[in-house]
Amino acid sequence: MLYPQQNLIRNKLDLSGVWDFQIDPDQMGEQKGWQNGLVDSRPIAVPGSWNEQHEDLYNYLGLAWYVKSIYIPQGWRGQRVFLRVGSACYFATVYVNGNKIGSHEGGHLPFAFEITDKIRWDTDNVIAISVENELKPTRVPSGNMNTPLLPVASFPHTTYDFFPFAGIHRPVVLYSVPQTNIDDVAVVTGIDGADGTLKVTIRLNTAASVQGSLQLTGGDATITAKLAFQDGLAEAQFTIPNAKFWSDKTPYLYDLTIQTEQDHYTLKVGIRTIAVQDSQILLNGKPAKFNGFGRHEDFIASGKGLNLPLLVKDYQLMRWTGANSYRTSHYPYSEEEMQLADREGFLIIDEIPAVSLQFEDDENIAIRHRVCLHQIDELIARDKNHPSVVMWCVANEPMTPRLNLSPSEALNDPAVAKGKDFLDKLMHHTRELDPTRLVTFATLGGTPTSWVEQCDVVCMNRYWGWYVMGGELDKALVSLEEELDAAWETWCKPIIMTEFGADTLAGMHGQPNAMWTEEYQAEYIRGHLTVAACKDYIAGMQVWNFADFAAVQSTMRVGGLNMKGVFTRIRTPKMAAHVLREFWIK
Ligand code: GCB
Repeated sequence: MLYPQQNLIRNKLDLSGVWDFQIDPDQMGEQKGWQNGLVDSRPIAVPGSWNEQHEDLYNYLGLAWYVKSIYIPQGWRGQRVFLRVGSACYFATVYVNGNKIGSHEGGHLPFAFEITDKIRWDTDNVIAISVENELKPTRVPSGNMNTPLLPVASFPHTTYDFFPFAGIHRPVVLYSVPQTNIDDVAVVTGIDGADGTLKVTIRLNTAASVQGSLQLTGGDATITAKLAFQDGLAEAQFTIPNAKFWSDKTPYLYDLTIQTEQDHYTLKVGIRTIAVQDSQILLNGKPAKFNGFGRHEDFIASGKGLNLPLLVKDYQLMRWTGANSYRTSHYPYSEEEMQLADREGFLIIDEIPAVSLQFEDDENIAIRHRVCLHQIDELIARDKNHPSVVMWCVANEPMTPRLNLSPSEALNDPAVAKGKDFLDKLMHHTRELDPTRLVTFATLGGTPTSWVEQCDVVCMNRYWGWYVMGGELDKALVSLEEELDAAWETWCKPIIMTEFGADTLAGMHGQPNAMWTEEYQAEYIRGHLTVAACKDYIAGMQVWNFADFAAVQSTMRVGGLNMKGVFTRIRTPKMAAHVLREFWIK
């Protein structure tokens, strides 16, 4: 799926701004004609979660309506016009001038509908989008399960701790393309000595047989190639002599321009390879370390809404710590984030929203599986051309009720068998769609070994010294080391610690240190990084979390916040952030 762009041929109109908004708890809006305009609206910012914009909406997760009137420029006449939503959590339906156009299930990924034949050119157009974010066992991520994960009460009833922010989280744009348009571009890069290789596949929206051309510029090169579309498809393959490779240290990007008889599209391309060899992850054939974070899209007032100044600031802060990577825990981040990762040189583990999958409620497993496969399709369609994206992550902490099973117990446990089948199929599907990247999922302690077999890299979320042996750091670090060594002996694959962290109330201090103090978090992180530094098989350490974030309410989350950030929610550093600099800047 191509990111919309404005150029000499294509048009783009960003509808970000203040929209009319009304909640619809009884789901009567459509019957009452709200798709044509709201009767009792209040203002809401798009993009942005609704929860923190109005006090009474904090815990509202039902149906709500967004409406905006817009003019479409006459100059777009004759082109195909689409309405595209960057992300709406969780289920959205789009209406144009009262006509229902289509629906989309699942947050964090874009969707677009053609609206050409519903447009009014001589007056304004009413765009209405209904969004609903109920927590259900049939959704991914799931909520309101009959099998609560934690012994402590939490609200709302998610299967994860981040707050289930709702609404239109990324820009709504209108864009136009010519009648015969470039529908998709897929780029695969390679390295051959000092040269780069590039294979580009371009698909049109029709089976047209037209002519086109392609141009790659950057470095010392301008490479051009002719394109002959047959049945709407064209392919070009070429070598870039003495190429400049993309890496976290030198994130070099080329410009790839595709021109057809009618259309024009430009794409940033980074030439790089990613592979695993023994204990190492190789970027462009050389060992790479993934230092960084698990994160969240989260901020005061905007919730999970795209917040561009925050995005730029977060990259600057991550760089300040010396980080070069992060995981998009626990859902795909905005396209603007991925573009920045390409430009700034970050190594991304790109995750679908499959948090805390469970495998006991037989009636729902197949539905969730279908949703996950679809999320993988949509994620790869969206992110396949980003050089920063080097690994797909198909789940975070899938779980069985019984962890730490012996091999024979695991063999006979039905939930283990179902989980293995579920995860193997997701990883298989991912590899089929994209054989050029690594595939993994993030494990929690006690995860059945049979589930991990298909992972290219073993990703471990562990809380030695926090949830386990909290307050006993010395003992916890011994157990951490034992577990890491055992994991390496079992798998002989590179290991990334994709989570380790300690909740910390900024400004709380203690000597001797105790859990929740800044000193404890600093020592906890120093201890983990020191253990990891002696292990060649550790390919990365990603602290949980970059910043404090909004969580569901529970006895474990003071003030409804997860406080494992090395920065606070408003991005002031805790002592631990300075420890990261000590390790990572050198
Ligand atoms: C985890 C989860 C993450 C939580 C974290 C915590 O294992 O993957 O989503 O936020 O623990 O802080 O409890």
